[in-house]
Formats: sequence, structure tokens, C-alpha cells
Amino acid sequence: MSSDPTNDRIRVVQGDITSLAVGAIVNAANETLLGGGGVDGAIHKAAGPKLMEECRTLEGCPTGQARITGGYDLPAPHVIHAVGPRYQGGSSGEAALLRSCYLESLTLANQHGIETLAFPCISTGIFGYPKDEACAIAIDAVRIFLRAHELPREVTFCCFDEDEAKRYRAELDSGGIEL
Ligand code: AR6
Repeated sequence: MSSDPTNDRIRVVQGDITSLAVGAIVNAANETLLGGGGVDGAIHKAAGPKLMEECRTLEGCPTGQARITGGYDLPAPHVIHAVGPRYQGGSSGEAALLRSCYLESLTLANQHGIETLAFPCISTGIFGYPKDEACAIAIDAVRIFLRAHELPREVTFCCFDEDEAKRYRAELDSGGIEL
């Protein structure tokens, strides 16, 4: 049973984030903002070369922060590029940096009047963040932000596979764990 009222504003879907017609999708980028593999590669491929042209003008982004661009050929009109931490064992500030990615992305969405925002599971692929911990941090950060802000109205966690989607649904239903 859900114990948190922000659950009404949080959705979990399984699939490819590049297909979502939301106000903005979040990219799990790296500090160069010049593309890569994983969801970053998929977003650049679907958005077309103009996204890279705009990213080149941004001159990178530090870990834990985010930058906004257009969405070009994507259904989403904006992309928020968040740079998650590489997992190095957990004692190098990774949790705070991951939390910061979510909060910075939400803040940018709020400042740009974006009503609906979709996140991938930042840092849990190539950057190796343990999935359970990353899920708990993501949900906790989103809940804290939504409690204090009307925008974005709705946040979607777009999980690439069904196991990840199950993890998010279970975490939402559990009402959160102690972090
Ligand atoms: N839609 C939704 N989720 C996806 C998609 C997709 N199309 N493709 C992959 N995922 P990753 P990171 C999931 O590796 O760990 C890049 O090279 C994937 O299953 O994309 O933050 C960047 O340039 C996983 O759950 O990002 C950076 O260098 C999640 O997205 C580095 O990888 C994140 O996996 C960032 O690594």
C-alpha cells in the first residue's frame, strides 16, 4: 500500500525513453556532454545531429549537475543532460552526487515550466551504481522535490527492463527505505 501522496505524481514505465512524448527526458550523460553509449547514445541517435551541435556549445557539465537543450527529432521538446557519478565503492560521495543529479534536473524542469519529466536510471549502467541503492536515492530525491514544488506535475521513471521497473514499483509501494 502506498503511504506517500507524491506517488500520485510518479509513474513507472518499462521501455525506451527516446519514445516518450513528455515535456523533457533526462539523459544519463558524462562530463563532456559529447555523447557516449547506453541511453546517451540512444538519445543522440533519436534526436539527430543538431542535439550534438547544441551540446558542443555547452562546454561540458560537472558530475552531479545538469544542463538543458532542445529535443530536436525526439517527441520530447527538451533534453536535460544529467551527469551521474561513476560508482567507485560508495565512499567517494557517489550518493550525494547521484541525488544532486535528480534534484538539479527537477530544478531545471521547474525553471523551464516543464510539466512532465522522464528519468532513466542514472549511473546504473556503464557507471556501475548498485541498482537498489540508486533506485532508493532516485525515488527519495523526486519525492522531496515534488512535495515542495508544483512543477513538474508528473515524473516518470523509464526503466529499460522489466526487472528494473519492478524494483521501482516495489520501492514506491514500500513507502521508502531509510537512506
Ligand atoms: N531508454 C531507457 N533507459 C535506457 C536506454 C533507453 N533507450 N538505454 C539504456 N538505458 P547508461 P550511466 C538504461 O549506461 O550508467 C554513456 O556512455 C540502462 O539499462 O546509459 O549513467 C554516457 O555517455 C541503465 O538502466 O548510463 C556516460 O559516459 C540506465 O539507462 C555513461 O554511459 C543508465 O545506463 C553514463 O553511464
